[in-house]
Amino acid sequence: MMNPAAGLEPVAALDAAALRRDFPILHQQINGHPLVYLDNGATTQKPASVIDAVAEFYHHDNANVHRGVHLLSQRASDRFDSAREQVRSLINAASTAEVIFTRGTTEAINLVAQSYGRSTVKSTDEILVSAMEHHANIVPWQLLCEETGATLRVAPMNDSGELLTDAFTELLSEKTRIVALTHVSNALGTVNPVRTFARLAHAAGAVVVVDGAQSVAHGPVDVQQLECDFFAFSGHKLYGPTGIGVLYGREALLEDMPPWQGGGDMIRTVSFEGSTWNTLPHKFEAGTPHIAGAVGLSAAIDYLNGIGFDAIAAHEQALLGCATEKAKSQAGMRIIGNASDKAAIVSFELEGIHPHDVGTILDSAGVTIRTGHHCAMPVMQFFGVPATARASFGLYNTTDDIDALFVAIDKAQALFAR
Ligand code: C6P
Repeated sequence: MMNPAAGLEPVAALDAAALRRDFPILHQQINGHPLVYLDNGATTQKPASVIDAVAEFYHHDNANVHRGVHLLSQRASDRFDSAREQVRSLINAASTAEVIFTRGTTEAINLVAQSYGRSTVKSTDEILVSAMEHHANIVPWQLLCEETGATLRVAPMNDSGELLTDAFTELLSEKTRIVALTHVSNALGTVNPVRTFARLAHAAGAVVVVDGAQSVAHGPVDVQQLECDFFAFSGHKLYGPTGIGVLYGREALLEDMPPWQGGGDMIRTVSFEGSTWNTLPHKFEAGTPHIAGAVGLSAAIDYLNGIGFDAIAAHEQALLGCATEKAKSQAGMRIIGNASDKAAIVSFELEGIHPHDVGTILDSAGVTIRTGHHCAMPVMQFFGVPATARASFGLYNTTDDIDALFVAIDKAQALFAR
């Protein structure tokens, strides 16, 4: 999925150096050095078109949605509705009824756990997650297990950071109610063959929840082709605003699920004797949504469509190849996560240097990476490390950024060699 360049269709090259001009934040000095932003896994920077769309919305169209007959409210509602259609098209959902706006990936997964999970999972059931999940795809299921008495199972991975298909299959049974799996690991970069696992899970009668936080900005995503039941992602990792995200769910499942939060917009009628629910997707969107966030997300999708997701994926794969080659020939550097299918995320450790020191020294050279457990503590436990340093790439990164990364790594190693 992440390497369309390997396919038959030629992919138009992406001019990252030119695209950088679209991102105002990139043109600044950090600690006296030009900013080299390699923390795209945490959040991506925003092109001016996204920033402008949000500002322009507040300048001209701001009103609450689906509530007023006045023109401003109609304009705001139109923009909100067209953002939903934009998301539908991005992930190829069958209908906008299947696109629910949330605060982000975390809230989207919690919605599934609390609505689908609480209404279907029994004490004898099992929920299967993988060993490489982000806490957002572990803890909501643990909370559900605590509430229902169900059991959490964990599908193991190998030392390269790849899930083991046989072990996964063995863990599936008629007890498995939900399989929750990341599309791309934020800590390792592994791209999981979601469709293969979804087919296995469906054969066992489970529904499949995919955490798409780290995949959706880095290549084409088609939820129908993935054959998943739910797919969650965050706008801020897709070059859009924070505070807006998406839960895709198959309409038949969403129809049967009870509301998660109650309030305005999610109801059809309310009386003190009882209430009835609005149609999809509104049933799951209680209260005033993040309208400006949806507008910004829509602008981000426009921007990315203008570049092309195949081109983005090919560019990032080239960066990954380059960074991996350099890392392999860098003495004292170990990559953590060597799956055969990887997104452009390089987690590493430098012998004898704590990852936090690596992060601090790199920052002093203007190179911004993430260090820590990446909200994936079980992954750190598996690899026997307290933390890793992680460089994660985006569409505006260049081989110059990789050179700067390795100059800074040399500097860190030289400092600690003294
Ligand atoms: N990972 C990282 O630096 P939210 O916070 O809801 O936008 O996304 C949560 C989340 C869920 N799943 C995966 C695979 C993720 O990578 C993330 C966020 C960031 O890796 C922050 S911990």
